[in-house]
Amino acid sequence: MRKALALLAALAVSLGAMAGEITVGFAQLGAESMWRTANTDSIKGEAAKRGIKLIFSDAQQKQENQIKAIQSFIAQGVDVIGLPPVVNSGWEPVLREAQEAGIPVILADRTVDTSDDSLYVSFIGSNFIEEGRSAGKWLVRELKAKYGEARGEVFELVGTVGAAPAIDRKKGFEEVIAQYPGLNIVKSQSGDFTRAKGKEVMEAFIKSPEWEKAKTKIIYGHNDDMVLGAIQALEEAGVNPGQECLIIGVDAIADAFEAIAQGKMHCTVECNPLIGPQFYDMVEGIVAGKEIPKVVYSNEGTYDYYCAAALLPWRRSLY
Ligand code: GZL
Repeated sequence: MRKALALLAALAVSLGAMAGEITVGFAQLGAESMWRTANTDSIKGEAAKRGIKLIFSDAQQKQENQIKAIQSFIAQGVDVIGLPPVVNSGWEPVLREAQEAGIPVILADRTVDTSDDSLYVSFIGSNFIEEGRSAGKWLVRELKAKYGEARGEVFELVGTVGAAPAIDRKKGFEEVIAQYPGLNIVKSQSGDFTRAKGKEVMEAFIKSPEWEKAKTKIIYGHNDDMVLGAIQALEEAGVNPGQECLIIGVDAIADAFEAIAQGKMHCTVECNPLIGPQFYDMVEGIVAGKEIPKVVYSNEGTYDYYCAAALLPWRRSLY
């Protein structure tokens, strides 16, 4: 039965191709955050707008599910595969299967660790190291403005272990704060990019001796969803997040703008999820045989308490 279905699916793709229709297989990693939901909406919405046939799968943040999805796309003979790899290692075998089947792969959002970059056509997404640097630079400016010097104790909510945004947002942030001996990460733990786990990790941080000893409590989250979970934990512990802490997230989701407008958070660094148009420009370019750049970065900014309240309606309108 499964074989028959796979054959039927492959036939449908071939008939579509004969009619000039492009078919894309997109192995989405999950639905773990507001950012991811917006990213999925952009990938699905833009395909519909362009009349591109999209075969979409959700891996629930499991690499083995993404690998199975890619193998299914290969069996169906899609024209292009889109992959936001949940972690950056373990991809070479399945990327080689796609290469041998002559199906180009676009890394959409996150990158992979590989010595052979012929295994993918291009990476389209954000410069995560730059995002970490932006968070660090904003923090240093804010501490100097408040206290005359950059000092404090950072409680870090790390993204999914092994994921490129988690590794690189940490790297960029540490690169900036390394220049200030009085500014250090004193606790660091993964909240897997979700609100629920971000809350759990913050509950543990609050009970730690480091929290007791901290003079300037700084919370740096690799995404806003974990930060919003942490804010819930702080409030449940009787801590006033906006008054007693300095809180920075990444993604710039509308809920973070709202938390900043309410005085519960201070800054969020943008990471643009709406890469659908750029992604399908790349797909159409590949099908048309055009030269494709190896890396395409999204444009991004940083938003803090000076502007978030005024920009909230605009941000809500985006996603
Ligand atoms: C970043 C993306 C990250 C977001 C998180 O491009 O991979 O994954 O920052 C999401 O919100 O879970």
